[in-house]
Amino acid sequence: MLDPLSKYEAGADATKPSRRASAAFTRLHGAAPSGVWSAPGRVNLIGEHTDYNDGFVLPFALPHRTAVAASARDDGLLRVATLHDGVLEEADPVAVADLEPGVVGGWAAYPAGVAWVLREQGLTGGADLVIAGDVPAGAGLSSSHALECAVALALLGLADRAVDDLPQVARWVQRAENEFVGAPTGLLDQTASLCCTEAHVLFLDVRSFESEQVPFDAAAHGLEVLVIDTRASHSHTDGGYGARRAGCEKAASVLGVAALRDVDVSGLDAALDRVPEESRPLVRHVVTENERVLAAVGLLRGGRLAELGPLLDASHASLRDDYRVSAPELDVAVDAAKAAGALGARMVGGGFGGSAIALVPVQRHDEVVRQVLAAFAERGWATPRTFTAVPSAGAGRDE
Ligand code: GAF
Repeated sequence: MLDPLSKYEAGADATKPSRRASAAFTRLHGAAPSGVWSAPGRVNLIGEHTDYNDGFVLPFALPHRTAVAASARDDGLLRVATLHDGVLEEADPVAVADLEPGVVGGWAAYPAGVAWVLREQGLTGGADLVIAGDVPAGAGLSSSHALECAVALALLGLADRAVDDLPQVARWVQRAENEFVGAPTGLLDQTASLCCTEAHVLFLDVRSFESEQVPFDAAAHGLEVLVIDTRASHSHTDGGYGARRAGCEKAASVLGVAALRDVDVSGLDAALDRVPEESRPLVRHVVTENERVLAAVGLLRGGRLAELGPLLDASHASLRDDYRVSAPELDVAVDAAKAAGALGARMVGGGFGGSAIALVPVQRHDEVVRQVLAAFAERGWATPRTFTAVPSAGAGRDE
């Protein structure tokens, strides 16, 4: 279903990211790549800011992907180029042996960070990488993790390393993001990109890494998950995200538990009495959000997808009022979608900007989009971009 301005519809560009990456690689290097790997962006149906509290998440992979065409080099250099609107931009080559946090900045830090982590696994040879993708950047849909996951699979593939432990790959990618890029993020996004499967949401217990692929077919219920990219930019390196994470860790330590996951909802009031006042909203969000994930999984297992709306609404309210990571654009998108007939809506990802999702009866799609766009136009804000998200395949080798 195409919306006005929905350049973000996956595949809107007639050529798939993997084909584009491969063709650009051949143009740049004069030979075809040894292989092409790709990884998707994600939305999280529910379970926000629970991952670094050892809790539960419920993401699915988007059809939008980042592809990496790659060949090994024998001089230990990492040469990375990225394709933007048909233009190839090359980063300065860097020796894998010289990679350290701070040495590479900008977009090239993401692939370099992955090479830095994998160097410890004995992957010291160089590589030529050419990147192309259609995951909206800066939209809270995990474009950075799609890139990092695709690069990880490419470097492992070039070294003929079996990739049979995806949670381990997710941890390597997390280290690249935390220690090299400098974003203190959890494990939601990488795991979603690597482990999600078509037509399912991934119910993940981040502590044990036990997971369940839960069937998710909104269309069968006459519904869709509408993604609204508010185009309000966000970043997880500028302190707000890290402050929430540190606040949760402090509260867990006051409560004498390993993580806020260990606070049972039945003991929430008692726990709130024991933590400093400023920690209470954080604790309340994490504990109730974990409960909402479990409730959502229960509904999905029972075929009651159409009843998810109130959980999405409660999640948004909690992120807005307790966790305080929403933004005016996200609140307006959520409210306008609801007023136009969405069954529920919430911000997704880390927040402070980025995207919201709405569970929309298919016949209300046009009206929801119209009212969201009108609400933004009224305020003189940039026009949001919308698309219908269908649970898609996780990362893998394409060519
Ligand atoms: C961002 C982070 F990268 C994730 O780890 C997660 O914490 C999310 O925000 C909030 O749920 O996407």
